[in-house]
Amino acid sequence: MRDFRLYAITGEQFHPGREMLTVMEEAIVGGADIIQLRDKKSGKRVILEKAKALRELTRKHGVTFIVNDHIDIALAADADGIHLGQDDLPIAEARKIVGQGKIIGISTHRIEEAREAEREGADYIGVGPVFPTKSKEDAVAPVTTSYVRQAAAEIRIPFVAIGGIKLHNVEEVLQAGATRICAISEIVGSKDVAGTCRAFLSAIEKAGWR
Ligand code: TZP
Ligand code: MG
Repeated sequence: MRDFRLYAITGEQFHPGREMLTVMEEAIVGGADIIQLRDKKSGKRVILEKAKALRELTRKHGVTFIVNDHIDIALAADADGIHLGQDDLPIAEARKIVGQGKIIGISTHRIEEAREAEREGADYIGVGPVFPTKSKEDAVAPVTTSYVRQAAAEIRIPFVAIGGIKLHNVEEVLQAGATRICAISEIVGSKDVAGTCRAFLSAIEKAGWR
């Protein structure tokens, strides 16, 4: 997969009164280079429409587009890939459906899950939640930066740190060895979405991303 630095996930509850597409375009303009559609509330038809619109937007800007949870919607909208949780289809089964040409990402909460994801052929993993988060209802207890450190030391596929990451604590996550950052609320809930993305990217660059 094309490498990335700043992973922005949709979270429409954080920007009432603003259009999701507008907010995500601001994130892209600010430098987010991978976008995920995450919608735990809507029905499939609504999610498909959002996915198609985000596909068009991300294609226009040349950034990667991932759909959370729904393999069928990812395929129907021609997303670049899907993001799975530990309770979703196993990677090997998902791979049979999407083929080699699509990205498969998976959330992990401990190093054993990361190793398994790597063995099974995931293209990237999420490492988190690093800090407490209100954005995920069924979030496990924070894994802290010690899991970030373990992933950085051992995992060879790309990993992205997620969960409660803000401009004020991102430094700590980068110091632990993360080179890719993911956020929902800090980005899409910001009054200055593009500026927040630029600030995340400058922190990532300062920490030494190449
Ligand atoms: N997976 C682990 S933490 C999380 C997800 C989807 C939520 C991240 O949201 P925020 O607002 O950046 O804490
Ligand atoms: Mg899921």
